[in-house]
Amino acid sequence: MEQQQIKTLREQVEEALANVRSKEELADFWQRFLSKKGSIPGLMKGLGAVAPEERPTFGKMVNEFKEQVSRRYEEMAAKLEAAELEARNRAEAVDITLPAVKRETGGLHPITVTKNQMIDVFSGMGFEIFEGPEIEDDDHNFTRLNVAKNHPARDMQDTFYVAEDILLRTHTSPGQIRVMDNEKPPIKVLVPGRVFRSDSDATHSPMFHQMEGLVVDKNITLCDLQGMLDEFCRKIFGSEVRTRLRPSYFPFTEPSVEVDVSCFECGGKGCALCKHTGWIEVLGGGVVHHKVLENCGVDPTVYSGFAFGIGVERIAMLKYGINNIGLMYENDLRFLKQFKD
Ligand code: 2U9
Repeated sequence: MEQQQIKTLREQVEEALANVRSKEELADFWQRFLSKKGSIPGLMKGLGAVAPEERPTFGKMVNEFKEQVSRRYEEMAAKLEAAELEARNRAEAVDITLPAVKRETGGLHPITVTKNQMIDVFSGMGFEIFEGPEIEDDDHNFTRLNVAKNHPARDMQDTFYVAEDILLRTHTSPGQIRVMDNEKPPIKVLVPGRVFRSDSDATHSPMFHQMEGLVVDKNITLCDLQGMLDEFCRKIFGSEVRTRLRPSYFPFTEPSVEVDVSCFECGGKGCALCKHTGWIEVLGGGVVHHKVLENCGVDPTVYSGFAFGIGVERIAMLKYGINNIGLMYENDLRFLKQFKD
């Protein structure tokens, strides 16, 4: 009778264990069979009904049975633990053969690349960099640069006025005026920055970037300008290019020159880029007008200087073969991605 009880319970244990799928279900199993109120310790409650001589045997059987079931419980707990660990490992596994996720990175704008290259060349020659304000007064932008009151450059069509006598600088030259106001010669300064002119077509934009240089010292001549710009052009366009100066006019320089570089595309034979002339105009310059030096408190009988101006967009367009200035301000990624190195 007692053995029958254990046998029935053993079958129940096996059936219940076979259905255990999780730790929660195993906890229920423990509760049902092994806890103080569970069925196996419960067998002992019937000890009173057992004949006294059979009690020790019965008690031993119950204890053995309990131990067996406890072992089965432990085995099942270990099995579930291992299964859980394996499932977690599988879920967290990293496939090292998968290709890495490609991160999109930005690149520098062609104007920035060109500007940096130009600054590198000039700083290598000993120029200091100075940046002036974009909003200027008529005095710094025009008057002290020898641009007369009735000069066409002051026309409302060319200049953006902010208020009377206050304007968006039309060139970075007022920056050089500020340098001369604050420093005594020798001066060797490069002024890069944005400038503004009421002008717009395929090669002109109302906002563009300039880089102007000014050197003031004793015995500075046009030859110094020529030698320095020749070196600049070879650094920017290639060591094989030559330069030539053509006479020009600017109110702030006398004599004034325009600088051409031999065509780096055809070597000077003539092609579409140089419009079959063999030469490409790249920048302007000249010997600083004595009136400009006087306007800045520099004695023109002791000192002389040269100055030059370069359009950054123009250099970028030539270097990269860009035919419309507007492309550089649209921020179209199809255009910009071509300059990523
Ligand atoms: C001072 C004295 C003289 C600056 C100069 C040029 C010639 C020139 C153009 C190049 C292309 C403007 O960006 S552009 O359209 N500039 O040709 N600039 S001489 O002369 C100065 C500047 C400051 C005190």
